Amino acid sequence: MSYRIQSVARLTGIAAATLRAWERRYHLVAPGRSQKGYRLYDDEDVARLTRIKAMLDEGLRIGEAVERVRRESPTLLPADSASPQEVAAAREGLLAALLEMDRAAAVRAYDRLAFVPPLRRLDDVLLPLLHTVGDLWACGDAHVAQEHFASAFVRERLAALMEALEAPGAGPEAVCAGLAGERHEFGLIGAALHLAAHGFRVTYLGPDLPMIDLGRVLQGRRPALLCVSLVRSLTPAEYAAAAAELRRLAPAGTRVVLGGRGIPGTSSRPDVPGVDVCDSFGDLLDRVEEHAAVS
Ligand code: B12
Repeated sequence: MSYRIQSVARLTGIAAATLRAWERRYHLVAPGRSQKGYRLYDDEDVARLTRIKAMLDEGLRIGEAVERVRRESPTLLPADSASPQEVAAAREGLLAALLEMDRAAAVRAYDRLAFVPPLRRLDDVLLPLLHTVGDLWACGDAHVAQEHFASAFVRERLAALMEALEAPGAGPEAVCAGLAGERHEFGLIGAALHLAAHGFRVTYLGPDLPMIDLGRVLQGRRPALLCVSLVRSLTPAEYAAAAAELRRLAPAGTRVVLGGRGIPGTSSRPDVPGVDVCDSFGDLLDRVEEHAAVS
């Protein structure tokens, strides 16, 4: 059975705001989402939260109670000590469930990762899984419905991660977008999640955005950062034109960073002044860190 947050608050005696804060801080439960985006808790989540509340009422501190519940739930992977092999095994379990199009099994497999930190779930589970499903689909070993089912499941989890990672305060703004004609969206979401986790206030505009509309947003909001994902291959000339146009549209104080496998390699890529190309999310964070710290 699934429950909305107000029902869980009533059932457990824990205020809804506290439930949201604990989810962000301790990753104790990872509720799914309804179509309208509401959190949906299952019976196991409610049981785990009820147990925590009982321990708090007995006088335990929240950190102690969380640790104790983790010890009592051996099927859940521990937060920081999960080995690469354990995470890979959980990912394989999730992949198998998704290819079977078995939602309940996929939810169970993903829940095993509830204590693994969100960015690790993103980089070591969800995005590699999309690559694998994509490769299977491309070579005919998975059909379109399986690929769509897996992508939809991952999209739901990424939306939940975005909420968990969103910077609550007033960090510098990052506008994230894909250009007109670009339909690949998951790399962009990955970049947005990394930026959110590192203190940026992300304005996520999604893929396939006409330049003129992006220009309006940039002039109106004057963000600290414009982050664009280019996955569909561009020729060096197409790349140079797009990068120069982005630089022209962005206000002088807006840093422009691009990433994605559609960008030509360094040997053929024209240098566009005022535009940084990042090879990976790690590279993106290295480049913007200084900016985030001073803004
Ligand atoms: C699903 C998919 C689609 C879906 C996209 C759905 C969606 N909502 O996203 C649809 C069906 C729309 C599609 C269409 C096309 N696709 Co397609 N697609 C894929 C597939 C199978 C998976 C893409 C994916 O989500 N991967 C997972 C994500 C996380 O990987 P990613 O997007 O590459 O992002 C990574 C990096 O590029 C980088 N990154 C991305 N953005 C950014 C941004 C920053 C700032 C940074 C730092 C890093 C970064 O980090 C990410 C993590 O590693 C891949 C093959 C694959 N196995 O990946 C092909 C693939 C991306 N598609 C490809 C192609 C050619 C196309 C089409 C042109 C034609 C076609 N063959 O169907 C059209 C073009 C559509 C368009 N106009 O954009 C090629 C791209 C080739 C290239 N760039 O050299 C690929 C690689 C398939 C292939 N092997 O040929 N596609």
